[in-house]
Amino acid sequence: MTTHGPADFAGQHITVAGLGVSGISAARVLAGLGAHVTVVDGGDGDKQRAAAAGELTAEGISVRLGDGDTLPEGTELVVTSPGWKPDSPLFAAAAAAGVDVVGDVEIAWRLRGPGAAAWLGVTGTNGKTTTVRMLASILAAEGLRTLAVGNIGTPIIDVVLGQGKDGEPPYDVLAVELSSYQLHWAPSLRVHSGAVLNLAPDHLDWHGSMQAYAADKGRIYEGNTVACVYNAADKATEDLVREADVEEGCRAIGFTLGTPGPSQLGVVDGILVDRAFVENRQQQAQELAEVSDVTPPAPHNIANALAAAALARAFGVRPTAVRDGLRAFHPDAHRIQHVAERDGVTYIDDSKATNTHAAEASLAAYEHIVWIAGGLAKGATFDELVQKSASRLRGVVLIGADRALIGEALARHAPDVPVVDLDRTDTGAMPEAVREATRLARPGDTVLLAPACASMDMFVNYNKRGEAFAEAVGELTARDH
Ligand code: UMA
Repeated sequence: MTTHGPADFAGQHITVAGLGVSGISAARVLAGLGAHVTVVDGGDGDKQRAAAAGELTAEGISVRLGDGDTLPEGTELVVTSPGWKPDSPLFAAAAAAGVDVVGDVEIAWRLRGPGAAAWLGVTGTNGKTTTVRMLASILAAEGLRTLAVGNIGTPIIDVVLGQGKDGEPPYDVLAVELSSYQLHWAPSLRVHSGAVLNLAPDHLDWHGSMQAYAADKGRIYEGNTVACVYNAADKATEDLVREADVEEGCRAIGFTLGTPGPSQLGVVDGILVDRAFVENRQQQAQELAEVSDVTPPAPHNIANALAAAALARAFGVRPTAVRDGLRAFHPDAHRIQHVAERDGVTYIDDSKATNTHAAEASLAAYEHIVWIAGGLAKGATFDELVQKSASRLRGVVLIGADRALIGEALARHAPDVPVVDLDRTDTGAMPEAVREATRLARPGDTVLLAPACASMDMFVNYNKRGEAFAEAVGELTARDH
């Protein structure tokens, strides 16, 4: 399909798949451009009904709930929400009818006008949200008009069209968080510079295989013009750069927690340094910031900061703005967040650890841990995580739908670690989990919520899961110790 520019959507019959955050935004924008839009959603619950009863119908958008499989007659283009799997029946119907399927990010990309803001893209299994927020903070410190958008929660399609409207000056550059799903559905996306932070098994139920997941992540490098930023400690990310088809002159830029080689950013004696965007990179390095300018200064977060710095430097940002932006940045809640200390036991909320890779990073950060884990596994296996962390575990409390998978890995690799298996998913489950974890903990230990799983079996999202944890910690009484 060759549709480019706002005018080309006028009069088209477009089916939007999904009545969530991105579907609603895509439907509105496309209807605003004169397309005939039908939104379909397989769900027919309160959430979808409330969304459908909103302003969509008033804006001339048709909504069909309870059937996400049948292609509406006359559809010329399907615009899908990221969560829809490639093998969804709707897409098979579209293929049979010769109708293209693209995502909301692809539409946003096609809608960029001449002189539109550049996109700096961030993907990876973990650290994406933190890194785009750090990047936006650095760009803002440089005095650029910018926003963190995409998978982070602000649909990029809103921003692309909104820029410059109502007398607002246009954005200079966007810090875009891109999930593997979004990259999969955005075939013509070509960001200025992109970063893959790390690559570990996640969302395998969606992609079908690790190879397919990696290939979709690697799409972020396609057509980069200035820099492909990779993690020197994660060879798979470097391999993706090698396989990418980039613009002439685009460079591979590594980041490392060690001393950087030429064309890398790294750390020397507690200082973040740039040996990539300097005059004489064989001999020289430019100081950017101190490790203590990064909050929290945990190793995985320093890596995030280096990746954000690399993208900013690729865009021409000055070293002092990197430092000022990092200093101004404060991390999200529920990401290795200190909740409380009670009777010598520290309670840490890492509800954001929704996969094994993220959980591994937080389990590596503490010496003696009572681990609260479980939820929706999304096709993951837990043997490696348990093997790596077994020596640190004082005990484990398992919650959620797929807890047996973790239980089995513990039985195989850490048979002596006491495990409490909580067979309940009601609102009282988290308080009970916290009480059980407290009973297992000794003074000096850390009770760590790092579920290695998604939260949706028990909670609306990981924020709610983290809040439930903090509340439960607040409710602990002396008797629980
Ligand atoms: N639906 C169907 N059939 C399906 C799948 C979904 O009918 O087969 C319907 C659901 O009933 C629901 C709607 O589609 O009403 C949801 O669509 P969606 O799952 O794509 O979610 P959105 O609300 O549009 O949010 C999406 C991203 N969600 C996913 O990728 C799963 C959000 O990322 C993103 O913030 C938002 O677009 C704006 O860009 C969330 C996420 O979990 C945070 N991302 C994953 C991650 O970070 O690991 C990739």
